[in-house]
Amino acid sequence: MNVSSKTSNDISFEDFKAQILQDYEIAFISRSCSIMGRKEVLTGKAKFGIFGDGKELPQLAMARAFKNGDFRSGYYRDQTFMMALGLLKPKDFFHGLYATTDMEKEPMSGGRQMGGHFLTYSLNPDGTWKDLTQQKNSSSDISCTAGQMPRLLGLAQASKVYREEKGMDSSKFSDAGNEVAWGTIGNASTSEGMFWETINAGGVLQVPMVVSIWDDEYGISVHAKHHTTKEDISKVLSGFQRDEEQKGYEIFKVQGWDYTALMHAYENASDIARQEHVPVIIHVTELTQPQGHSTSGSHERYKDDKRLEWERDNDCNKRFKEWILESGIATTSELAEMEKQVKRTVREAKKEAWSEFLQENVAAKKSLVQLIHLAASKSPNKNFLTKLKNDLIAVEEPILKDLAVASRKSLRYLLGESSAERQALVDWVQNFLTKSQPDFSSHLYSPNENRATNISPIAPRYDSSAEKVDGRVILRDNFDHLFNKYPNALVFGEDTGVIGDVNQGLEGLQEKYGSTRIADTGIRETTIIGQGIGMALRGLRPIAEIQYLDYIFYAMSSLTDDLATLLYRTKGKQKAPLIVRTRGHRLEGIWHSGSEMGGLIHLLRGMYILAPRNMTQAAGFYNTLMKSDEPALVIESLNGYRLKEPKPTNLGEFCTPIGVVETIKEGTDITLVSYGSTLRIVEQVAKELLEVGIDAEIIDAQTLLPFDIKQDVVKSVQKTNRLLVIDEDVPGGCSAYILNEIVEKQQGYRYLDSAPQTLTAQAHRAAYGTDGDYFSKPNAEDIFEKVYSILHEANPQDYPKLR
Ligand SMILES: Cc1ncc(C[n+]2csc(CCOP(=O)(O)OP(=O)(O)O)c2C)c(N)n1
Ligand SMILES: [Mg+2]
Repeated sequence: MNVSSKTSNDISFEDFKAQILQDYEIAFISRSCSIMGRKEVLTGKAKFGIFGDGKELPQLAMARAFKNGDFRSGYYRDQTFMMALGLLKPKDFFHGLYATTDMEKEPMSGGRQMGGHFLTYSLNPDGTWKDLTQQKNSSSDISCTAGQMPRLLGLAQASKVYREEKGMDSSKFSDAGNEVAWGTIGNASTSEGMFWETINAGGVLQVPMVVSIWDDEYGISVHAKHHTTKEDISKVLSGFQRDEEQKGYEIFKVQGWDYTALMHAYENASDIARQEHVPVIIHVTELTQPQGHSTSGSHERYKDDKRLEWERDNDCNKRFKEWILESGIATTSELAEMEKQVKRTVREAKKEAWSEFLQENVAAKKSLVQLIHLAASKSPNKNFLTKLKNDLIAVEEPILKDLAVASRKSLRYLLGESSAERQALVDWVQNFLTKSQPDFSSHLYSPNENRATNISPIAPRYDSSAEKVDGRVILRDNFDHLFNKYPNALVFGEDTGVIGDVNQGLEGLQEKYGSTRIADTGIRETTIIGQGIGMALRGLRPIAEIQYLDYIFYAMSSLTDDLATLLYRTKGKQKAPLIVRTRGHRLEGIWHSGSEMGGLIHLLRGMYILAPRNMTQAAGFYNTLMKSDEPALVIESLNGYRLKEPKPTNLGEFCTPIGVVETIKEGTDITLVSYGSTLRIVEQVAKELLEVGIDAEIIDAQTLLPFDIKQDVVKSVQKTNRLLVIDEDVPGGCSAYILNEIVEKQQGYRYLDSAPQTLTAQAHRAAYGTDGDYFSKPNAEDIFEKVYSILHEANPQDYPKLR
């Protein structure tokens, strides 16, 4: 639907006038920030700038439609929106550019993110939820184009779930599902698969999301003709338009310089999404980039004169101003006065931010200069130290790096000296680093009491007559307890609902808990994770199921870029306690026997990665994770669902500890560390090794991230003096990581009498069939021979050559 200009008739003309002038002021503040911000980068005070100039007007309309409890999931152009809601002041904006680490001053990330990445605080300082219904919310931005889309789906779906499921605790999250999730995306980014996957899923799920496409015809230097079929995204999307017969989207197209049309479109979109739970797309056309894409380049290089002229004429702020003057809402001199005031205020804010950014560093520089001076006065290396000192004095606007480099280098010139002055410098460096490092490295994981690694273990209990059941039955009955115990818990994925997952670990639970809480989804791994992230951000406890581990890579960007970085990039201001459930390790063929743990543990720092050896351990991990509030990936053993395990009596209660290894078998001759399906083979081989007089100790790593936080493995190595890590990842994958943990971090090298080794799968994916498995993954004979060869090398007398 093309939206035409129409004056809102809900408010009086005087109020409308006041609103317009207020909006113009914000647009002008935002523009002034962009213009001055660019200069800050070009003069070297800030490293990079990406601004919202040319996109001010639609954001003002979006802000007017945005209500308490609503969520934004957007991208780097939305500064005007944040300013209109009072969530970003010019001074904050400049602190963001300078990367001030103090979150009080740079509220968007404490300097961790580039400017242009916004958020609001969902959490209290102790990590508990704020009342999100009483504030306007923005999920934390990421730089990856369209990366905001999958999470948008979940943010919107939360409203639907809260509206439909009466038993949930929605007190801090929803008022009967009346919240809209507002997405923003650039026109070029709609080329990404994530955009299309989200749009399709949003139409299927009918969730209250409003997706605004800021269309400036370009994606950096690349014109729309290379991005979008027919160069018109709403035209291409028109098949999603709902009609009398079929559900779908409401689609609006509106010009980005047309204030009243924008207001009208956003008011409408808000009502439709909020009341009817129908998703809406607003294609905002004819936007511009007055300063080009970012500070990295100039758009004069790729836009012709005609386009540049058109952009100047159609700059939304300019046309807004012309309209205000034409309509007699204000006079030229009134606006000129306002503009003058705004420029002055923004300039002041910029100056203040810069001086606040420098303040502590300048003080620290002063004390450091003094300390180097004192140390130099007594040192034979006085000349070198004085040079260092003078170089530091010359740095008028010191950053932390200047201080770190000068102080640390100065110690090299004081080697071998034992003066109090040297000690004072050593202490200074130590304190400086201890204080500074957390500003850049805290909150990879939760520091709070209920962090996952702090949940006390509870052992499974068994009746004397405990029946042995299929592993999947333990999982299923444990999930039953969890859904009963946690009303905000829900699980969804491919084949998760009606049949209760492909291995029946959720069998019958949809009938019991309903199709919202135990749900089937389309085949779309990225947005399954997006649903999880978004719903977790709004107080639900989602379990997102990825049918097979091998398909998790489809969702890898949302996991690594969004979920795994969330706590870190928000410095603990937002959390998404999403549990990702999947199944992997050996079964059959290239795409059903993956165990790519090395890739996962490296890409998903910030999540827990758990590889339980059986379903009891797996169930215990779910129980632990539900007591905590951190994101995790649980990889169940594909070939373990039909293996018999004794059924515990305390289902839903027993907790497998996270970050703790388990000794499965004690032994004296060698420590074997493994996990998951391979562990069962290791256990079998250990029995065979006993027959040749080798008594192996077997340790189940269980938790790959983090690995063995109590450092128990090194105690085993101290006893056996030999170490072999066995897994079914590629050579140099997870086994190398475990080896590094034990040999370097736990200092296991001190106790080794034989070279520490790894035994892994082949470098290729697993071939199909029993023989394919045997020749691709480590088999019992491989393990036996590897262990034997280590003992043979150490003691050929007792262990003569095998082959
Ligand atoms: C996944 C990914 N690919 C590439 C980039 C680099 N990049 C940043 S912005 C951008 C262009 C985006 O254009 P558009 O979506 O139209 O937004 P605009 O900046 O024009 O508002 C590109 C290619 C990125 N950030 N993420
Ligand atoms: Mg663009």
